[in-house]
Amino acid sequence: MKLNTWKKAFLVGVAGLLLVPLAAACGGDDDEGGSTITPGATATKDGDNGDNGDNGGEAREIEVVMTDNIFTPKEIKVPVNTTIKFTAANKGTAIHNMHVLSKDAEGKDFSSDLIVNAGAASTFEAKFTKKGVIDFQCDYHLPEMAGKIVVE
Ligand SMILES: [Cu+2]
Repeated sequence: MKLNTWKKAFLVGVAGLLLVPLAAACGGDDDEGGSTITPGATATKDGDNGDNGDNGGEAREIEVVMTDNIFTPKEIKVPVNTTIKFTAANKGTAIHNMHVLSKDAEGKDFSSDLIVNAGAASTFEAKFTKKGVIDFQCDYHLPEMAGKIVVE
């Protein structure tokens, strides 16, 4: 009887060892598959909102004031691979915009609304993946209304 009990325990143990990894492998795959997608989607959303960088870079908020006809500041330093949330605030009397001559991953320029009316502001996000100097401009008041973004 005693031996039999040990044998049983051993067999249950072996069966358990075999079954647990199997169960873990099957169930685990399904669970991980499901749970990876959900937090992943959430993390991406957070990154887009600029709360926390999904690539390790922090988000920064920078306000650029547009008056007639100058940007303040005219030179902006930003860290590479960081999501920058620009607010282009029109404190002048004419219409302006802030058009950054750099391409995003889809090949589009970063830009505020095409027209930012006097007293209004437009917010947009940009992320620069290469160090260097990038021009930005107001499309309505070239060449005087322009500035530079230094990505470092
Ligand atoms: Cu302008």
